[in-house]
Amino acid sequence: MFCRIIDNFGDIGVSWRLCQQLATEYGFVVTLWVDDWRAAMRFLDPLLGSEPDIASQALQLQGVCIRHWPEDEQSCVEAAQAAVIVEMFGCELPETTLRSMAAQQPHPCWINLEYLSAEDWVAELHGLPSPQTIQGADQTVTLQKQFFLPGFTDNTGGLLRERPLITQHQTWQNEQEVLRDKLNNAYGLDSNPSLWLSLFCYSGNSLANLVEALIQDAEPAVCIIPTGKLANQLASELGLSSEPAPGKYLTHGNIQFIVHPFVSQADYDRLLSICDINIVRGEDSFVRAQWAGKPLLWHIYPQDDGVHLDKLQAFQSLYAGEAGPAKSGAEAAALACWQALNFRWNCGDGIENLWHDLRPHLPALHSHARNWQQKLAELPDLTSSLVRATGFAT
Ligand code: TRH
Repeated sequence: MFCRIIDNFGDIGVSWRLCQQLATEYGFVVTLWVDDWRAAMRFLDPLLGSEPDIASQALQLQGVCIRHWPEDEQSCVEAAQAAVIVEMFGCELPETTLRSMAAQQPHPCWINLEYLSAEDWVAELHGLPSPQTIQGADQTVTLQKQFFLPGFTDNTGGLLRERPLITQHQTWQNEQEVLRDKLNNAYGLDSNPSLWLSLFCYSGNSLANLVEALIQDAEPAVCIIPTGKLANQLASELGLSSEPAPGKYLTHGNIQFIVHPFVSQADYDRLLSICDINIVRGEDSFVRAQWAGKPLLWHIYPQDDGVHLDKLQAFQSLYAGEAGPAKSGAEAAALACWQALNFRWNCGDGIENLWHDLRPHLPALHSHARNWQQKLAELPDLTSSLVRATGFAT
């Protein structure tokens, strides 16, 4: 599997989950090639247990071999000997790897796994072949690359869902009070808040609007935010001169902000599970919040040409079941409020009133989120669909 870490941790986050599932649930021998070794080590840091050896350029972790994808690209030649090559998010394979793939007999199965979208065209593109002409040493070879598109319906590639995930969430939620008490004690919170929320969005106007809305809220809440860029902006919104260290909390009005260290993906899943509402972003945290079966707000990755707003609308209308049967009054009202808030917030508009309106709808949104989780869980998961697409299903 080849992954370029373009920005943040979404690309490596999805790649790492998929590699782990292929190794642990299917017993495949998996090598993950990553271009930005330092960023990969920062992402994997919570799993390493010791300082990463940056010079090593290779690492065996939880059944997966992780290797640096070097600039010169010569050493990726051996990757072509794999039976299956997965190109994550159209990251374009090195020429040397392509030529070696063309020289293999039989040619490896070649998959381009794309970004997630709820738009209609996804089902049309998913599974289509894309013939690629490779100039070998003495002949031209055509390799078939196959499009694999994740999605929310059974005519797409589905979503990553490990076998024990839904049961794991049930267990966490059965223990929710105990897990919250542990956090409460670890951070020495003032009170037991009535609302727990996790906040992992992009910095900028939307965060400023949300912080404003949270501060004005009349009911006590705790908001868990990761250390780094976000916590820095939070500190400046609150008029503090420096970022609070991980493990600290800040009280402002009725809200207590906890600055959390960057945790492993499994620990992050547990956090999503025990919060009343999760504010997530990009691709992977967005999907994981849906598996938690709790209400969410989605901060979509912004694109310069604004196309992300079409993608946002497509998800919102699918999630709200606009094309399905009519909803009960309470659910319909909750979803209408959620759609308005989620969209306006992504546009960077003021949302104080909408946030305030949303709070009484949280029970209805919670039951909607549980139904959505169950509906998604009935679909084939991404990894099993991918394995089937490669022809290596047992
Ligand atoms: O980090 P993101 O914004 O990622 C992406 C990338 O920017 C990518 O280039 C872009 O194309 C894509 O969004 C749409 O958000 P995402 O996808 O949620 O990835 C964050 C990962 O970090 C995810 O795997 C969850 C993980 N995570 C932890 O493991 N521990 C933590 O404490 C937190 C807060 C997150």
